[in-house]
Amino acid sequence: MKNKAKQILNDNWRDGYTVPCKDLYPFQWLWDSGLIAIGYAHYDMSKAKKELETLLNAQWKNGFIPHMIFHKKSETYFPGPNFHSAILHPNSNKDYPSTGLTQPPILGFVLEKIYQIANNNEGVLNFIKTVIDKVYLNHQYLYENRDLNNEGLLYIYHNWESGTDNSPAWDAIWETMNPTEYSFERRDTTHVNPEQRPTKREYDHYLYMIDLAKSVNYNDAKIAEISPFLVQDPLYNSMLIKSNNSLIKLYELIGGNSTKVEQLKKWQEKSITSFNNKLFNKELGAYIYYDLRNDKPINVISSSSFAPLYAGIPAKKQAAQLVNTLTTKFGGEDLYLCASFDPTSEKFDPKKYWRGPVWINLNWLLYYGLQDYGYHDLAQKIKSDTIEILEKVGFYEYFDPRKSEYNKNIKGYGGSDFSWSASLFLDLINN
Ligand code: 2M8
Repeated sequence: MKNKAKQILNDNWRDGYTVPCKDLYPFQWLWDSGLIAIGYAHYDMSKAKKELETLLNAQWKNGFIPHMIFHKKSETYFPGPNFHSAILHPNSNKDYPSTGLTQPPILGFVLEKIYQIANNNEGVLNFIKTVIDKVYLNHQYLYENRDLNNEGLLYIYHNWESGTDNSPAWDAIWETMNPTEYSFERRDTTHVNPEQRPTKREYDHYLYMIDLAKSVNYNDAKIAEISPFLVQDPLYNSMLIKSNNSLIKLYELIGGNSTKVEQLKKWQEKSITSFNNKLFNKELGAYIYYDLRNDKPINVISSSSFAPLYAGIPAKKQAAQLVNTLTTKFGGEDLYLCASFDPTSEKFDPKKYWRGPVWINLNWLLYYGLQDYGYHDLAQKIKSDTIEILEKVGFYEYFDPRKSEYNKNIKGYGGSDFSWSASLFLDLINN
């Protein structure tokens, strides 16, 4: 297993960065790249560094980091650089064609993580010194441009920014829109069974929102005025808060960065307070989403609802409520932890992408989050479930949470030889 995981990462390596999966995802993705670097750090630190360096080279002048970087042309993916046309933004990076969307800001904690994996190695700290300001600049950009009400909670303007692309959390937002029918050739469904991917109509919405952003040259303030999708997402904001925390620790270690540390602490306090006030739903015993455009909470539970554990956001009592929700709703006898959407909901679909299947990156976050809060048994269960699924079917992109299905000789879902499934496995088994 360990060798296979390394082989996948090495096969998906493209001279400076790693594709999430051959053909299906032939470019560099932001949060994939960060999570992949963690896997490399366990056996090839130079690749871990290079992966992050390449990603950060694509940063824009204003601190924005794009969600996809189109290093090379590829006909196996849609939509590509022409459709996205991020070049419309005056600050875009002309050397690196990219999207004008971003993804969960995980780089702060990735830097801390690779330092820990290297046993606090000085060489790694020296590397961190060369890139940490770029990550700080990214957080500054986000707080200055994505915090509409100045409450420390950032919005995303597109479901692709959440990372959890077709979550049922967005369904009610799609109902407020009626985009034109786009005519285009899907590429994803030539690699993956369409049953496991978003529908054509869902893609119409995704494309329409990019066209809207293009119509204002990806100007954040204007997007905030016109986008029908403007959401405070619990996963996205948890990743930011976790990364703030890592940046504080790393800057303190490096020394001499007191202004930045103070600023980070201010952001941090505001973000955590608002997060708990606004996004915790006591009745559901879980963190939820907030729809800023329509000014109302989105009261659904997904695996993102538990991500705040990883960022130290809940008080002990809230953590206990979260654990209760996790075990009662997601932890049935016949279910592997952790389904990506509430298995007791009628919207739960165990085969379809982010509407139910288990994802290794979310399991990985939950494993560490539960450990931090002292729920060692449950953390252990998530870890052994994760390893068991991977052993049964291999390093796929996502997995059926229903244990009974595995008696029918099923495979994993989505892409195979998937990079973050391999890299986070390497991290879990080394822990
Ligand atoms: C998936 O998203 C891309 C668009 O960004 C797609 O479906 O084409 C998501 O799972 C996302 O979280 C992930 O980063 C990306 C690459 O693995 O694939």
